[in-house]
Amino acid sequence: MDCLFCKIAAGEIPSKKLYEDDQVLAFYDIDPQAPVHFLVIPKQHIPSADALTGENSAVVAHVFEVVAKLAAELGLKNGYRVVNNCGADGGQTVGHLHFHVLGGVAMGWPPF
Ligand code: D5M
Repeated sequence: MDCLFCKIAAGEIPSKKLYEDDQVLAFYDIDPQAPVHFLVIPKQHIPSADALTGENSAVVAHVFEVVAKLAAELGLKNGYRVVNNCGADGGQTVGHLHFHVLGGVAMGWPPF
């Protein structure tokens, strides 16, 4: 399958890896939008949040456990933002489910 994040998960394309286990991989975003910006992806190919079902959604809970662990390790004591861009209107550019974790600065809301 020609999927950028599958290739990163398989180690075929290098990444600045933060964490890995049998289910997920976390690595720094190549185009950071905050002082700390990393991505957490399931290793299994799930195209987007829209493709989550009862069969494959358990990994999302694990993603959030890993987010909390890494945020603590990276010292994001004041909080952070977790973003999932879903589909074209959501701004998704890579067709493999991923969660952005942004921190190190106070962010506003709404985001646009
Ligand atoms: O976000 C896709 C994100 O993926 C975007 O912030 C850039 C990032 N990206 C793209 N290629 C790479 C590589 N090779 N390493 C690390 N990060 C990467 P989206 O929500 O789909 O717009």
